[in-house]
Amino acid sequence: MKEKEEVNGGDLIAHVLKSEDVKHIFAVCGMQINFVLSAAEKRGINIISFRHEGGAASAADGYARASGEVGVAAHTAGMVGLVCEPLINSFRYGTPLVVLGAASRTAGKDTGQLQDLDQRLVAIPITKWCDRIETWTRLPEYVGTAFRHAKAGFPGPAYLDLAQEVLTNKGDISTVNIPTPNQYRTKAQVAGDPEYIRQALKLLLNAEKPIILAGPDVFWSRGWDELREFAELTNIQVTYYLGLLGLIPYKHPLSVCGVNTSDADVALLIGERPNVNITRQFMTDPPLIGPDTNIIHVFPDQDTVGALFNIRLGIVGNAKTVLKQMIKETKKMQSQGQGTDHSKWLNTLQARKEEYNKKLKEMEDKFWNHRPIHLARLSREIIDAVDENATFVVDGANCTHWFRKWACTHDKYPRQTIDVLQTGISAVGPGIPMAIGTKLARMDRQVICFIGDGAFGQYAMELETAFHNRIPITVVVANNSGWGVFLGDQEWEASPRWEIFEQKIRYDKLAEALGCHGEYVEDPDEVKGALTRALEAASKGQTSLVNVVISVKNNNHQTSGFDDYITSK
Ligand SMILES: Cc1ncc(C[n+]2csc(CCOP(=O)(O)OP(=O)(O)O)c2C)c(N)n1
Ligand SMILES: [Mg+2]
Repeated sequence: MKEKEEVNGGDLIAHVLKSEDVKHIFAVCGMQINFVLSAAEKRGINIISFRHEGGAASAADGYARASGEVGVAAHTAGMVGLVCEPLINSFRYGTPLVVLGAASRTAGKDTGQLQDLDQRLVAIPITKWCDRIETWTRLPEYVGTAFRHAKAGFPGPAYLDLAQEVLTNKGDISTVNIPTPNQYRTKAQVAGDPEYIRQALKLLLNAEKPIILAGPDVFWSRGWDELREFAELTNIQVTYYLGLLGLIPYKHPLSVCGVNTSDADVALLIGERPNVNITRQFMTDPPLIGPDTNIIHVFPDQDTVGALFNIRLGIVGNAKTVLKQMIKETKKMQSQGQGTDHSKWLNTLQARKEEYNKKLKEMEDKFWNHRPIHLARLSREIIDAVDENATFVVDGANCTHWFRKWACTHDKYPRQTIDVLQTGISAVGPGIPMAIGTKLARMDRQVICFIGDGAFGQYAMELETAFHNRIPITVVVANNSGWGVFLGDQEWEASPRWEIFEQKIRYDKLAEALGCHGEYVEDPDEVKGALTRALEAASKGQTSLVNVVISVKNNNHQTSGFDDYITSK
């Protein structure tokens, strides 16, 4: 017999959030959504309050990408427009998000009432699932459904539009069915068709130039140990685009992250969708597959297998499950003597990796004493200053094309670098809130947000969110006084008006005004000291910011000198 207790809709929602083991809700308050926030807090869920709903939902995105769990964001009635960017990002990238959008009263629809908006019309095209709930007793079922869709197959965002009356109305909890997660979703995963697994392995084991290209589903399915085991068993090298790092450590001899692999003859493309980062160059990043690569595409949703890729073979399945099947089948096939020697190709890619490392060193040496500070030096100094297990959240444009080339060499575990720009929509700006979410998932490790000054401007006020909530991230602003990627290699003064800001803005003072520790650097020899002090402040619980003035000239990726390298065979 259930006990009688009078509760409101917020309490019903909080019950489900608790049974889903939600630890944080990222939100901006408001009359209607407060019913959810108060009930959740009463049940021990941590509410982090932001200055902008887009910041809140981006933090949920960062939390999900770092933890692998569902990120939960909430906003009040009518504010769906402010969460569009993180919804689009997570939809493109496949981040499991649940966004709870409070709404105005159903009875007042179209009467000009405050904050009246059918938010579904905005959210439907940019979410994996979206619905509106108007029936109080069915609230738990709808929240559970949102979690099912966010996590099922390849993950993505679910949006629930919550009519005001379902939040404010009260009723007896004993009359409501509150299902547990195992009643509305299963953890069982889709396994690959065994015949197709065998065919795929025949192609892969007999290839002269095979490559494994790992995508986000290897992370979401927690399949990185299986990925490594399969690579070691077959002696096939692994790569992934630079925004999805550490699936196997960079120092592992089979990691060839960062190099051109487009001349591979067979690629196992596992857990990835059609994506600019793979089929073509993403700015100065190397192409990973070419027109002559035979692609074996593995993905959990059948409607995506084969999309755009001109595949040789398709397998529907969860990345971890398929890798497990492949390991088992490979052992059998190897014991029957199957497999071709591909050591020449192994050496070719290994040589490219060495060439890559040499190139980085060459760039550092060339620009070490360059004034203003050069991104090659700044990147090296940051890598050297942080702990080995530190996470980078990377945001901006030109500065990130440089920094991610160094960041990839640092990575030891999955998602040690989280690259904002490589979500597909490539909107700059959400780095600071994403770093806040990331830090909440990794409180015991340093989180550094490396960000362009343009990108920084979009959510700068969330520094106060970090400070106020004692979530001590360290922000490094690459300050070239403009939307630098467009400036080419010209002097700042010669750049179009709409691409530049005031010169040398003191973002460090802005940070100090918001409670943070601030550092300002123009001299290359002072970078190290400033970074050390900022990381030290963060280790003591204070959010910190290092404002580094860098040059536009000689920093632009188009003239970076990486261009020759990426097309090398
Ligand atoms: C939200 C958004 N608006 C506009 C763009 C177009 N855009 C691409 S790169 C870029 C410049 C980014 O400047 P900054 O963050 O300062 O990095 P920098 O290139 O100077 O290193 C802009 C505006 C974008 N990608 N995202
Ligand atoms: Mg800039």
